Amino acid sequence: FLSDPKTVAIVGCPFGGGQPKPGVDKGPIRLVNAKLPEQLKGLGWKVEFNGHHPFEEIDAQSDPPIGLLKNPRYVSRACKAVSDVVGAHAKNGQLPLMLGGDHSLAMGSVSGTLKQYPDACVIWVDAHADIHTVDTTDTGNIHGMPLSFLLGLGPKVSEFSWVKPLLNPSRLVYIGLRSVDTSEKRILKENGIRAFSMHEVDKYGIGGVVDMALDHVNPKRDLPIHLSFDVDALDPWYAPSTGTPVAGGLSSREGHYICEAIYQTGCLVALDIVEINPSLGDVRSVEKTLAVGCSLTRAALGERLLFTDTNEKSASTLT
Ligand code: Z70
Ligand code: MN
Ligand code: MN
Ligand code: MN
Repeated sequence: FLSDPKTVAIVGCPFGGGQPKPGVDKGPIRLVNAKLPEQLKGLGWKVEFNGHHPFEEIDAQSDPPIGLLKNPRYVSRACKAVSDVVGAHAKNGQLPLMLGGDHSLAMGSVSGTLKQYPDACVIWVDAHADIHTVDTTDTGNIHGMPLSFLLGLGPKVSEFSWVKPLLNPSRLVYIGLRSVDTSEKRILKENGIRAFSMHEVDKYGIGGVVDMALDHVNPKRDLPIHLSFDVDALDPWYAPSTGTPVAGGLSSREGHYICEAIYQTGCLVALDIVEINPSLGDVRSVEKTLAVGCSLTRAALGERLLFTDTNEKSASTLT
């Protein structure tokens, strides 16, 4: 799907309007300061990064809630801009790497991917389901809602009419869930959306879960993949600096395995790394979370633990 030379276009999104905690907007800046672009160059990618995306601030006065939704105009405009930028990079054959910022931004990045690749599937790695509709949200935080907009669920909100419901529920799969609200469980059930919670990770192991997830959304391994990775999918031990840590998450290796296995399909066309908040936790926690954010990104973009897969090699040598 990608052009040669393989190019990753970093879309830095210093934005936190989809949730209440200050600091998540500094996530992308800190990831770039941690030399993420240089690390990706080291993996053989051409890296395009022209600075972080400037998001127009809208004061609370001119952005009152719509229903329960908080900062609706601010979020909608930011996501529309992200959709346009991500869509343009995808159209150029580049792999957009969206660095959040909060997960509402994926409403934009996934929209941009689907504009270029209408048959793309979405692998959503998260502790949360992020699928509340305008009717079911308790908090009004839009980072808990991006998938309902992408799927076209719930009542329409005219402010978000630019979001086209391009995602079919059969093309979405979750890994890592462990904090799903009752109304979200109902939405998943009613729409037949496949989800591998931490229970399934425990039961089948991460290798089995990733195989089953790919078999569901991408049975022939020929469809483009958008990987949306919320770092709170990881156990708080590995990613403490995030807005809503939930105990009992993915180990560092399980998170990396997901990224490595998706890279190995050769189908990855877009990646989100979101919800790192460098204002939460002590210096050590912040460093740890930034380091794992960089390392998950490298894993998704081809970093391997060995130069060759020794098992594959011996298998082919044996015959
Ligand atoms: C809850 C809500 C949430 C993070 C999504 C949690 C939402 N379901 N938190 N992502 N980090 O507010 O809707
Ligand atoms: Mn660019
Ligand atoms: Mn999320
Ligand atoms: Mn989450």
